[in-house]
Amino acid sequence: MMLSHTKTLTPSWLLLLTLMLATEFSVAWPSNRDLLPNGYNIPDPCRPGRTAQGVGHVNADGGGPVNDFGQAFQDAGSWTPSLCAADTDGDGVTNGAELGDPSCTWSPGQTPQSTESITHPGIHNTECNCPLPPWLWSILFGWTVIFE
Ligand SMILES: [Ca+2]
Repeated sequence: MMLSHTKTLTPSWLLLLTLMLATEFSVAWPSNRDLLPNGYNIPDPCRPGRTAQGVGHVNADGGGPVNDFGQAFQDAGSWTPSLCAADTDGDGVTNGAELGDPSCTWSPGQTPQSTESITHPGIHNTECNCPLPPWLWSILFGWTVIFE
């Protein structure tokens, strides 16, 4: 009778533990967005109407290889004056100006100097290298914006 109450790591417990850990890791990454001005308000130029979930990644949904901005962010470790003043996508607009912090004074928790006309610091503003032209994405997948 005592043995029936003993818990062991059966495959179902291992599956549950794995799912719990996977959930923990999947919700941990968005915290980087808290470390950027307008981190939750950065439009995805390749998918009109949607925001970039992983602004530092090649994949706009996050995960996988990082883009030039993501690499610079990793190197800096946080939003620093030099990261703010840099132009990681080479479009002539500083990261700070793209993210609404043109004077590079923002720190986490503050409202950025500007919350309008935010652009992606990892994708060139006029020469986007999108998997699909944005107009074609809108026609094919624009309806998915309602899920954001
Ligand atoms: Ca730029």
